[in-house]
Amino acid sequence: MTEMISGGHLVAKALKAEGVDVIYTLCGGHIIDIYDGCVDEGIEVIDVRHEQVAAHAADGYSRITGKPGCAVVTAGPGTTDAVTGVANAFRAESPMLLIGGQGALSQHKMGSLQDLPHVDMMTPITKFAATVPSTERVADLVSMAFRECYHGAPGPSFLEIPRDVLDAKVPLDKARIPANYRASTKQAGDPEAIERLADLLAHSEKPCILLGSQVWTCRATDAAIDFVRALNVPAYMNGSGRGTLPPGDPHHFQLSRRYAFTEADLIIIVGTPFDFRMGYGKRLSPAATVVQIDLDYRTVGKNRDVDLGIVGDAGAILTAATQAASGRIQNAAAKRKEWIEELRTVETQAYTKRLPRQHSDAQPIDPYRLVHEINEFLTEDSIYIGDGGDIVTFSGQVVQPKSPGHWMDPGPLGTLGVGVAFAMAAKQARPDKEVVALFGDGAFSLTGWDFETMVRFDLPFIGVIGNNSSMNQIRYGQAAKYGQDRGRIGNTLGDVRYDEFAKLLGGHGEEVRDPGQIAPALQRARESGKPSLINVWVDPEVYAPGTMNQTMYK
Ligand SMILES: Cc1ncc(C[n+]2csc(CCOP(=O)(O)OP(=O)(O)O)c2C)c(N)n1
Ligand SMILES: [Mg+2]
Repeated sequence: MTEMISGGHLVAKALKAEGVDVIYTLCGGHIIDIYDGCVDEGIEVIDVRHEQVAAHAADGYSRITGKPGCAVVTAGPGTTDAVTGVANAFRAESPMLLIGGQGALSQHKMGSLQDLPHVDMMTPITKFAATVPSTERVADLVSMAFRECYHGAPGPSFLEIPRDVLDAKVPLDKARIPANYRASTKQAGDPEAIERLADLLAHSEKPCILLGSQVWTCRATDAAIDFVRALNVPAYMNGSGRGTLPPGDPHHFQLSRRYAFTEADLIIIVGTPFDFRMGYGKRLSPAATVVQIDLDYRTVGKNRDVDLGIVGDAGAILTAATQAASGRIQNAAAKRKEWIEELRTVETQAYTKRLPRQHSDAQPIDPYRLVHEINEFLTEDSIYIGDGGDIVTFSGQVVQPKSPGHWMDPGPLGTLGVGVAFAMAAKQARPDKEVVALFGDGAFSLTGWDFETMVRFDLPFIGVIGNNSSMNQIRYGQAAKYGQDRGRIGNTLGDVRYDEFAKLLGGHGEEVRDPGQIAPALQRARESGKPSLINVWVDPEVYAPGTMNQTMYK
């Protein structure tokens, strides 16, 4: 007899073929056959409390593993709830697949339960969005969606699968189940452009390089380290590129970035767009020669002219540039010693100036002290996640991940609420790692119920709430514009005991008011072996410099 297979089981087979070993989901009648398929294929099903979390977790999973993450949500509100997570992955160039349910094709446009135009909604925020038209094509379209995730800079794909398509059974030999369907999309960059870059490097006395998120996406860590060491180039890191070099490395710089961008004669930007985080390119000296390397041709030269653009894989290009430049660099390399010393002096001055704040004994706690304690606490195996406003802006200056791929922030969409989902994905994918997440109280409360999922799946992590009972980053701008009296509208939260919330859900919780108690509380959370929340009361009247300058809007 011919073996029959259902659409949901075909989804699971296609996920397995892609190497996906977990889906993040919130159940619905439209999608249950996928779960049944996952049981057969040995794919773990992590069921969350909100679909936004499922989508963020899929985003986080892909960042951590290098494999595409997958979230499965039901039709209508399940899919709309996931929109934010997909949008975040889109801006962050994170490859993931969202599978959404849909009413049966046989009820198309009849007003079926939870029917919405999902594909139309998802098209502008995905690289690929389609409906699966028949059961035979289910696995084929899943593989197509994965392939599309990796075109140029990666990003999310969306598939909706109508209920009758998912539930129907077809003969196994009639279904296309792709097994070998993806080629490497790694582009080595135009060899002529690499020769020009080698020339520029040979003549530069004051070069610097910014290693952006794509350095991690391309797993170009070793290539980047070889480049900066062989050619003696000071490096700055942002986004997921943080941690490419460990703190203390002679080529690791952070606090002198503005100075470097003003004084350098050659600035190499790798895998990060000239968006608001880069002042749209305006903060780079007009006199400097600017080179931009990116996976996406559309990013190169956008918002600011560049002298040389190279499209392709960060690792392949940096390796080729190192080889091409190594033979011809001797004269310039000697001069760079002075340049590196100059930057180190600026760096040390900035660090020393801030140190008293980082050691502050003030109560309520100075946010600088909190992020300083977290930085001291991190090990080489701690994955750090930032989810919040002002408090996370503080941490961006002080917290240094000790290893590559150990820093997670939402990315340029600036989405509050990624933290618990990223922690879930990170701990699930890398149980050998410790996960440390810093939340604003506002950010945590957006998706905090999924702390319960962390408990249910036994995914311990160390959560810290920088609690100022406010949406402080927004409050600052309001108070500055409308005065203190009117500055409290729409941004004030209760004095919530998140430590008690953690305990209520079966986790570990502690409250901290004394700055001297931060480190011991972190240590106890580590030892508890449970999902934990340390509720640290921070001073609501102090703000990070980035917030006070409102740089994100400039
Ligand atoms: C989903 C989402 N909603 C709203 C915002 C706008 N926003 C940016 S920072 C911020 C305040 C966040 O407050 P909290 O997490 O408590 O951090 P704090 O600034 O107080 O340290 C808000 C609401 C956003 N970035 N994302
Ligand atoms: Mg807050």
